[in-house]
Amino acid sequence: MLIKKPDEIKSSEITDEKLYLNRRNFLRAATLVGSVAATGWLYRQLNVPSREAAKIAQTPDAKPVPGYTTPEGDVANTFEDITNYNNFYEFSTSKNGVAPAARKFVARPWTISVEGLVQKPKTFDLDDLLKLAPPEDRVYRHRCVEAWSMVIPWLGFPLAKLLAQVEPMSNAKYVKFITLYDPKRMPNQSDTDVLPWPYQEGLRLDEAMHPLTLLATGLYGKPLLPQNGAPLRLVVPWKYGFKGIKSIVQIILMEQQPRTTWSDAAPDEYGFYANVNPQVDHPRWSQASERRIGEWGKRATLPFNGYAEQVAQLYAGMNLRTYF
Ligand SMILES: Nc1nc2c(c(=O)[nH]1)N[C@H]1C(S)=C(S)[C@@H](COP(=O)(O)O)O[C@H]1N2
Ligand SMILES: [Mo]
Repeated sequence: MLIKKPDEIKSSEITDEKLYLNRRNFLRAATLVGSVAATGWLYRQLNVPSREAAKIAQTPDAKPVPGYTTPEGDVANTFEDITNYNNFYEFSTSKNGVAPAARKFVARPWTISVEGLVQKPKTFDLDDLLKLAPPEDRVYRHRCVEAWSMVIPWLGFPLAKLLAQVEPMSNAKYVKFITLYDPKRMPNQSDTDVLPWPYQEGLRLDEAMHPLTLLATGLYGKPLLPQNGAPLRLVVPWKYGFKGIKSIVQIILMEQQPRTTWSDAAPDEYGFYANVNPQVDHPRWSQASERRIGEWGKRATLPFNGYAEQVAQLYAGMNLRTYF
């Protein structure tokens, strides 16, 4: 086992999400490197960017291009940006450190078990699941709680399709999601100072069933690379990015609201609902505006990240300042 120097932490690279932690703990954090060199060939194949799509999005006078724009005309970020500016603390706490640290992560074979309050609990092999629910293109805005954003052309299928397979029981009210726990393959999981592992997230069942809620298996028409949460990650476009848990292995239907990693780690800063809301500031910074990666200046943050028309009714009668 090799102990590498801790990630160099440039002040420009410090993510606000991790500032809640004692900086010293980060400096102590060592990266354990597993060896999976034999399977590198697969990932060299997958690493070929979608040059054509990236080119379209980079055109200087970038006009909205059908297929790679949101319905409102936002142009997708480049493949380069989406696959090199990442949050995935299992691999690295530096945005541009994730891709190199995750390069050799092998996401096959892969199973996802769906259990808890369901009539038909089942463990799905990923490739069988893809046959059940063929992925479709969905271009969504992505808004990180750290006040940056992107537009990402996902490939995925509605989570509702998977839940229909297992038949939730009538007392199921919430859905919990769990990332793979395997410190040999996800080096920062050896260091419990980074976060309590495995990463866990949750949704209310009606949020999980909403047609906008995706399980993503790719982007720009290609299978997900490890840094984006291969082979399967959650995408909930009206919520802050940390709800979009990566590399999911287990889904549990529950009656009680599940505990989640970030709301456990810093309950005053990261809530369970985490709906994008420009009117509720983070305790340490404003959420009124955001920096779109690849753009100068800032743009206004939209309620529910621009998806209010589709989702606001899910929260009728709730005080969204309290349920942040
Ligand atoms: N397992 C896991 N999932 C995770 C994270 C993480 O550290 N671990 N980071 C979250 C955060 S904060 C964001 S903004 C998005 C980033 O997704 P992207 O790198 O594909 O853009 O993943 C989310 N899912
Ligand atoms: Mo995030």
